[in-house]
Amino acid sequence: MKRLVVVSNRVADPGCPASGGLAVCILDGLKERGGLWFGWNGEVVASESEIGVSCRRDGQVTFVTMPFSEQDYKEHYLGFCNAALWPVHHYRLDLARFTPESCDAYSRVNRRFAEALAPQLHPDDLVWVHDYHLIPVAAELRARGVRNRIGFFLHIPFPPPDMLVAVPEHEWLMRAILAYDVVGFQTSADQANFCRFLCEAMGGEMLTSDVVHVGCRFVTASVFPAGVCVDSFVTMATQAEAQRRIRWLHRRGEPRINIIGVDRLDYTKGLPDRFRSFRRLLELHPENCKAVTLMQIAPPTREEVKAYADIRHELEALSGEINGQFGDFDWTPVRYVHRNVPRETLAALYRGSQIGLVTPLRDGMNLVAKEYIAAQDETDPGVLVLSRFAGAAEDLEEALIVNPYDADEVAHAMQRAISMPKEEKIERHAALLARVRARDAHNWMEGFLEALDAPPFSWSASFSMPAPKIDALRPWTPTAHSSAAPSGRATASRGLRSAAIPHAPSIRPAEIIRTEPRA
Ligand code: ADQ
Repeated sequence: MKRLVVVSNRVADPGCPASGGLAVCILDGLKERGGLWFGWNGEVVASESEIGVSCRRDGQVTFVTMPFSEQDYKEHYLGFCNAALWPVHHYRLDLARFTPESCDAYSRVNRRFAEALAPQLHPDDLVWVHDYHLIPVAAELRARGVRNRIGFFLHIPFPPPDMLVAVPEHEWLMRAILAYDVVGFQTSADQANFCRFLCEAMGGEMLTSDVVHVGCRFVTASVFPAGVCVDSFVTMATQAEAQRRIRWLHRRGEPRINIIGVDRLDYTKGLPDRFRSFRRLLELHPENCKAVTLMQIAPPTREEVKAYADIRHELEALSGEINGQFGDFDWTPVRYVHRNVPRETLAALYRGSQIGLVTPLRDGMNLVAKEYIAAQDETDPGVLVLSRFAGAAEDLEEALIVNPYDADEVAHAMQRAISMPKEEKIERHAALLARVRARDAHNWMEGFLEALDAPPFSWSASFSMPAPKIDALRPWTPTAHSSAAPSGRATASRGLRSAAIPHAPSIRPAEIIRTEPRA
């Protein structure tokens, strides 16, 4: 088995219980194969000169980490990653902020990561890069002679082409992404958006349903929906401590119905709209007063970015308003918990809640929806109310699917969940649990690594016509960012067609003759 090298913005701490389910799954995979996890250690040092690489071994796994400088943290992490790419990828162009400094910092951090990582790689390693913070890492590694198979998984949505062009440096980013062999997405909609950009703006051509050819590169672009470790949620939700918490949730005198929401406090998660929907439920169905409570757990995140501070204030004001308008001495309609909660507690709260309310305005996947399903009692399950704009909705069709922008629709769905017959709940839950199991965290990881470890795309195995004269394995040479960024900035408002890459592809789409797709 080939050694696995994982590259991500944050490296999970094996001793930290707050690490998410996916991180735990990746760590298990690394332990099984032996491997290396490379990334930011979460620390910030005063200046670049203080940045050093630390190496730590734990059994079969080596952790190689670096801090950010204060400037990197501000301009790369809070800036380009979370004030530019994050909003654009979540269709929030209104919140996106672009500065040349932040893009330079993004380029600089990715270059520094590649410089530190390249000497650690063995020729046979499979390299798996995660998420939007690290798009140019592969191009930087290729520029340093790395010829390994390198894959990239995008945890967040991929926007339609006419939104992506709002990022002034989109051309540079899209050229950089071609340095990967496999690019993974959460949903088929994301994959389609990505391929559309490559084909419409960069002269690419789909050779099969998931192999796209652009210039001298063949890139596999496939869907690998992220999942959760179902069994660990079942275990956590059924242990004695969980039962104690559930009894506490339903102690005498407390409301019968608990609605739970669990999200980082992020504007993409639709929390103010969710609170307004809950208010609408109480207005439209006053019989729910004193019978239903919304418990929203929303730990702080990226608070230094203004949009995140704004959402916090909005939410605090809304929960205060609703509690003031409807609450009584013996009933608090909205319980809002603004902190991290141990995963065992979350599992118990999911199981003790009759409705899981997952209503993001846009989300790559949303693992909370899957965790909620995994934690339910199969003989008396709760109902999942799920936004149609969560990636999870592409698969979890037995949930009550809602438009999170429509408060009345979400309120009706909550009311439907409240009055749903037990048989229907059991039937829906069984179907959902089967789907969550079929696409759990283990399958997600295995599926991606299988694609990454597959032989590179072969023209002769796929087509009966002779291949055009190109060297698909020729290392991809990134254009110096210093020259790409200004040209990208200049084309930003000129529409999609004008975003074609400056270096024309070596084969024109018409020259590619398709026969049968690859088996
Ligand atoms: P996130 O945006 O972080 O992840 P999500 O998929 O909901 O979103 O995962 C959040 C995780 O954090 C869940 O495992 C949840 O249990 C945990 N969590 C949330 N609130 C918590 C709290 N108060 N205390 C403890 N744990 C808490 C990104 C993308 C998603 C994609 C994932 C995985 O934005 O769309 O599903 O990556 O690919």
